[in-house]
Amino acid sequence: AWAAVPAGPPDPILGISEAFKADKDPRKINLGVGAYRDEHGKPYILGSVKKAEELVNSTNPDKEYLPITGLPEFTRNAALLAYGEDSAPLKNGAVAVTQSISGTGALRIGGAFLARHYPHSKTIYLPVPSWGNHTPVFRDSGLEVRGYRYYDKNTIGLDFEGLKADLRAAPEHSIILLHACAHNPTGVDPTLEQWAEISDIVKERKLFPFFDMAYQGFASGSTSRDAAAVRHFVAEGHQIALAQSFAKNMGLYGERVGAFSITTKDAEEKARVDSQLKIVIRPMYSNPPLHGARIANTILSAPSLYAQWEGEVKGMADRIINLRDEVYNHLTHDLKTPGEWSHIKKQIGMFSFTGLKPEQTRALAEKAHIYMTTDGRISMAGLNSGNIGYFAESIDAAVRG
Ligand code: PLP
Ligand code: TYF
Repeated sequence: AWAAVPAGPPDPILGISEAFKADKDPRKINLGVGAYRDEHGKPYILGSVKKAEELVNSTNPDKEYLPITGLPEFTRNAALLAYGEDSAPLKNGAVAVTQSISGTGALRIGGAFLARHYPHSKTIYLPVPSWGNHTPVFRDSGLEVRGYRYYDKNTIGLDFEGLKADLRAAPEHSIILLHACAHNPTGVDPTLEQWAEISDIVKERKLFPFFDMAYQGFASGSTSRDAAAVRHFVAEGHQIALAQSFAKNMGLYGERVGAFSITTKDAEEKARVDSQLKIVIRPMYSNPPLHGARIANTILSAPSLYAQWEGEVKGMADRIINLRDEVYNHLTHDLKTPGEWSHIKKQIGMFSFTGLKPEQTRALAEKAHIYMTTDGRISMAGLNSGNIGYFAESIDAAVRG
């Protein structure tokens, strides 16, 4: 039956981990996939997560099905974390929210809901470039995917003029996807002033903003600062859709903890949207997994665990920020590597867009056993005091050719 099924390409990011595993060189470094590593290069289970898991297990919880939209305490707390205590739609009971299979599942629920119920448009605009999975998620949700200018390879920064021109040129009511913070793959974020201008254009052009917030807390170390763009849009009266992930900020990657929410006019409209979210979700996977949501909710609802978690998120963010300084200092001061490297310090979040060319990234894999995506993106957390010197020397060699 499958004789005509063509072999598909591997995931360009997850495929790198396979190549890394197969490499036997002891100096090898994996800077491909965006998963946090501690200073010893090991996956990191947060202390707050361990404690929360013990608390959950100590109550001998059952394994019954969750409701279709998940654990109600968790979704309430997740929305509170994103929108903040002063959020008008939250206070008015006007935020429809559902648990999701992490951030990817939230994007997919949102895409499917908009494709079915958003009356004005079936087109979503993504920044160029964007996370590689955005296009297939939204295309498979039934939306048409287009791009708006975002990254300027000459400045290795934001193409703000291009971004504004493209949003102004988009048909009224188009859906636009915005990375709430820590843009993946570039690490380039708008400033707060630029976010305010983007909000004005979105209003003028009656665009529908869909925020992807996969890194709340991970960018600056503060969950409220990283939610500033989302909160500004809501305070400006925009109705938004929001995908949240707890993969990075709680290190719950494989537990698949996330939430999708959409702000509505009032509680009555919210109830109707809720009912349709259930109808979208039921035939996809019926109801979401329990365990991770219980862990996340325990952290979000216990003040002492919450405080510990905030410290641990800040610890991860700070380690990455320090690594940026160290890479910059190695290249610029120690090695006098040709080129300008300050973008590595300025960029935000898990990733740095190095500006390395595809042939240089390939040479780094083949000759130095250093793995990154061919667009030159590195996951900063793969670096540590044990490998950063070797990393910088290898970049230096690759740049000098
Ligand atoms: N959106 C962005 C921008 C991401 O970088 C990621 C990956 O981490 C996700 C969404 C979704 O990840 P997950 O499904 O693991 O929460
Ligand atoms: O961009 C990354 O590396 C993370 C992790 O299909 C990831 O977002 C990568 C690819 C993928 C799922 C998650």
